[in-house]
Amino acid sequence: MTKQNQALFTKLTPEQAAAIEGGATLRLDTLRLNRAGSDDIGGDDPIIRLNGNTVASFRDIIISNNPADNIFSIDQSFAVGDTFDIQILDDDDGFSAPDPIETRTYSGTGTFSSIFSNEFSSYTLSGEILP
Ligand SMILES: [Ca+2]
Ligand SMILES: [Ca+2]
Repeated sequence: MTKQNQALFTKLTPEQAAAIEGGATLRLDTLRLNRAGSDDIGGDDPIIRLNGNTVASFRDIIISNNPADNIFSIDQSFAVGDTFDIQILDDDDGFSAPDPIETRTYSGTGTFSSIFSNEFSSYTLSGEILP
């Protein structure tokens, strides 16, 4: 990772991020588990990557009958460019490379609630892009 990239991915408060000229602030609020099937044994281990850098991860999560238990808090803000990619993968503890679930490209501003899914797992990522 270059020094420039490290600077881009430093965690910021929303106020700090808003003070940076150009680009935008990405706030990631929650990850909702809709379907967990990426592993034969145990729950999913989702990783969220922002432009290739891991920004959040969860271990061994399984679907619950209580809808509230399927929503996981992220609650972090990041400085981003005008366009950026978010990818969700399932981590496999180093036994094999993480399994990609889906990648989405974002631009513009506003709230979003995006489904990331493949044939095994499905997630809804919610947040906001602030100018
Ligand atoms: Ca897996
Ligand atoms: Ca896994």
